[in-house]
Amino acid sequence: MDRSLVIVKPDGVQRGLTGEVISRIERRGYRLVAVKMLQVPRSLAESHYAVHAGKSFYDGLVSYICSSPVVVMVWEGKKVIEAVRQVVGATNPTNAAPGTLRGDYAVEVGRNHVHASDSPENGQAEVALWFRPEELVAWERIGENWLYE
Ligand code: DAT
Ligand code: MG
Repeated sequence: MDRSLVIVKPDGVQRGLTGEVISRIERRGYRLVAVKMLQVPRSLAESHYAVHAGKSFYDGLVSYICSSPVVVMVWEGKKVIEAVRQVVGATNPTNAAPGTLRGDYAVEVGRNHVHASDSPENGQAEVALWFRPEELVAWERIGENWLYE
């Protein structure tokens, strides 16, 4: 089963959007299997954004994710990566469609308030980076038989 790591970034938490992020993914039909709040240590931020190291926005990106607590979670389900990226919207909020989290609640790319894994492989790697295996809960949502044919 694919997994997506989703982070409500510092601006999302401060702006009171945590519930909205959870609600939209939950109502879509996905299963929350881990959630926690933390102040991100710089080493974790650097590992998470390692793919962007050396880019002009990297230092600002690492400072931003460490600037205030985040809520990080793991979502499971069929095609979860694609579906959650769709719920989140384009990286730059100016290009994000209305009805997406970034299209509805963000203005600038550097304050786009939510992260979501972009491939099944990165989803697995990001889950392993942010959570210990015992923090993930195996369960089934009642009614999943009405979501999957
Ligand atoms: P996404 O978060 O949609 O997966 P990404 O992985 O390409 O986007 O980049 C990670 C974050 O880095 C993104 O959420 C915001 C920031 N970022 C990306 N491109 C940027 C740019 N051109 N200028 C400033 N920040 C940028
Ligand atoms: Mg990304």
